[in-house]
Amino acid sequence: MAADNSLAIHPDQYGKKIAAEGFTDIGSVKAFSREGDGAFRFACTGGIVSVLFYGESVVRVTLGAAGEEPELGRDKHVLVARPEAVEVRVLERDDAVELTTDALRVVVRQAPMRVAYYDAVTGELLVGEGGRGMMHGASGEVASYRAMRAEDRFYGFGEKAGFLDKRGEKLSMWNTDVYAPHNPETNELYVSIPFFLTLRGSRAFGTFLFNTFKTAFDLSGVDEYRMHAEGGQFDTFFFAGPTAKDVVGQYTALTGRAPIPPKWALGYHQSRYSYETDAEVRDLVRVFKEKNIPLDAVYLDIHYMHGYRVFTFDRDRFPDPAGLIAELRAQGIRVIPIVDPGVKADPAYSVFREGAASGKFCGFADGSLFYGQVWPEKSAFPDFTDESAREWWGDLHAFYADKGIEGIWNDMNEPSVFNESKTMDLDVLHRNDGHPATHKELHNQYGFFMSKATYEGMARRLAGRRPFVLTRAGYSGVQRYAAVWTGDNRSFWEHLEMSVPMCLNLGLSGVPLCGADVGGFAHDSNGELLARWTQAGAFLPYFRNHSEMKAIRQEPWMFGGEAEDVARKYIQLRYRWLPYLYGLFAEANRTGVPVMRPLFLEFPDDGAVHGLSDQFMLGSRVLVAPVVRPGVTKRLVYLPAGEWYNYWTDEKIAGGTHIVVDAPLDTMPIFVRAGTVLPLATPRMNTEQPVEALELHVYWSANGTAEGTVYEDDGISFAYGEGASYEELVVASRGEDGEAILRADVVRDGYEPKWGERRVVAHG
Ligand code: MIG
Repeated sequence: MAADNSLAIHPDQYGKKIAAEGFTDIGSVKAFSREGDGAFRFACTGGIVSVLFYGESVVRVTLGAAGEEPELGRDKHVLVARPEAVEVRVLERDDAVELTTDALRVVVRQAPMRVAYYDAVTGELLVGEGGRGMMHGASGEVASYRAMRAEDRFYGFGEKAGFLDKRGEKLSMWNTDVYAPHNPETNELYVSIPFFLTLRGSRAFGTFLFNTFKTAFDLSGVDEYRMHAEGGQFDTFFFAGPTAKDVVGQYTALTGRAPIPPKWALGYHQSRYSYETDAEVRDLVRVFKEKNIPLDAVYLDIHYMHGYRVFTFDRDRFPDPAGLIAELRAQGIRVIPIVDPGVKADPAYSVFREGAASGKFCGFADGSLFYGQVWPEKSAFPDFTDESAREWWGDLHAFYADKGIEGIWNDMNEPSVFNESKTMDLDVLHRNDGHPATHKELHNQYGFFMSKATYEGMARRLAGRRPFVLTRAGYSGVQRYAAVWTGDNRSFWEHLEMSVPMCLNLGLSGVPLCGADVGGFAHDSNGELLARWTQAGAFLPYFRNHSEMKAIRQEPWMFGGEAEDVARKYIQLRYRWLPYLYGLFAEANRTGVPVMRPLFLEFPDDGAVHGLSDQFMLGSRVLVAPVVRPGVTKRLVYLPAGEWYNYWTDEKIAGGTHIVVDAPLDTMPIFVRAGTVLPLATPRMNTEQPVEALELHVYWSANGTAEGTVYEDDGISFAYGEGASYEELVVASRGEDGEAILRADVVRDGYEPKWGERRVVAHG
């Protein structure tokens, strides 16, 4: 057992050299050729490397070690883009081969074989391998080292604890159920996205280690970093940028972009482990109404089931689920049940019987099933890596969809198992669509495949309505199917603080719809913390309050007084801001650029923002600075160059500087960039209610202009994908008498917005 006292430091071992790694270097290039499929092939003494361009700015470099050919054929359901025919100029020098597109130059040095990436326009070296390059180990690991410069910063890496910039950290990717702790050094959480973005000044480029085994990134060195995978091929994509937005766009073009969520998924959601009976749920909804607090969804955690059997309702606790759901739905509120992967190994239970009889569960090479202990005790686990199991599981969701359910919450899908290893045995052999592979290889994809099965099954049943899936575990590409919440945080101020950089990095990693349990899941919340957390949560992409059984209740009114007023105010504000927020999801769907953005995405030239973890941009026009410490009534905010309006006071402030701003408990500092037309809605109690009026808030620039985008669609169907959406660019100018003159340039008119009327509100 690892010592958890001072002995852990092992003074006797300190300073000892780490044993030689036992890796074989890629060696030297022996032959170079261009293949029929457009790939360039480098046969080296230590392996075969393929270089394949996916476009001018995206290249894939794949090492097949120990005699294997590079494996380029399988997309693993992660890649949605194919290589594009792009003109590559080939220059064979004595010591290297240069492959150049209009944007990117890959230089492959021959002896030893080392790969370097250059900006083809400026000639600048972006990143290269140095003394050490790609290598493979005797037991199947693969790794590579790359040089890094003093000024390089690193972002992305999916769901990671800690602050925004990951330089100096050692990160590892292995989907893990971590009830506690979520500390800066807890680097294995529920989601694995081995993608990152390097920022050097305002120049950005990206890397995706397309490997589903456990992967690791060591950024703790001084001038080189290491990427490592426990098996498989060393398969990487390089994204040339040049801006950070370009990199995210290139990565999401490759792994897919999130669909626009149903609008109700962006409302306020209330959860608890658990609302245990239908009476409790009704009561909850009643209090929301009485208290005039908007609400779009209520979650049913594991107690709704009969003995934790998925696809059942407990008959005593929920005698008439369809009736309850219809009743709530008539009030504009939806119900989202939890669905875990573990299926109770009970031969009298039809889901287990069917699955077992038709080979849908995970098992071993000898044909026996894998069983693990989870809430239903001994359980079998669907083999989501296989199409037939995904279809079967997806179809089972008719059980929910036919009762009026449109959203599913997938938990425990790392998968989490109550045993020593916390998960499935690594030698489980997944069917994997005809390419059998071990759990060791596919572990990180299990939650991804479960989300895919759930989303697609619900979509089949919902007849054109958008499903909403919330998942705890995932892998690159999960954004196409699900929202991600950051799992079991605690009612700690530190976790409120951390939720911002965590979600920023998830957004950069392709997942725009993410959030943390508002109020904190475990531990006891309190009025001040809940008030501050609800403020921040209202401006995070996904907004759900959730807490566990042992914790004090934390519905918005639980602490009464000012805390309740603040929670109400910000939940109401969320609904006011939905037109702007929804437009950002439409933008994310088109471009991959996240809804919630680190400041460097918008102000790349301003070095002062590159490390900022405690304030963020909502889209390109709004800056949010949550308060994340108790007893604080003022906060320091950095405003980038330009003019800003304090959203609360309309005070105009010159940026390019730090300011101290008032932030009493009912005020979370929000700033709007001068020159903005911000679309807000009149208040409502849920997204089903009509919007009385669309308000166009004009925040003048110094020269008396402003603009903004208004986006709308039906909020519920997929018709937006076939052109049924509305978008306009609103351009405001100030007339001679100071009046506002607004012009709307309609960009898309495939949908007619249902706003009652429009109002213009001029600020300043
Ligand atoms: O305790 O379903 O992260 O949100 O409430 C482990 C019960 C199982 C973990 C989830 C949490 C959920 C809880 N689940």
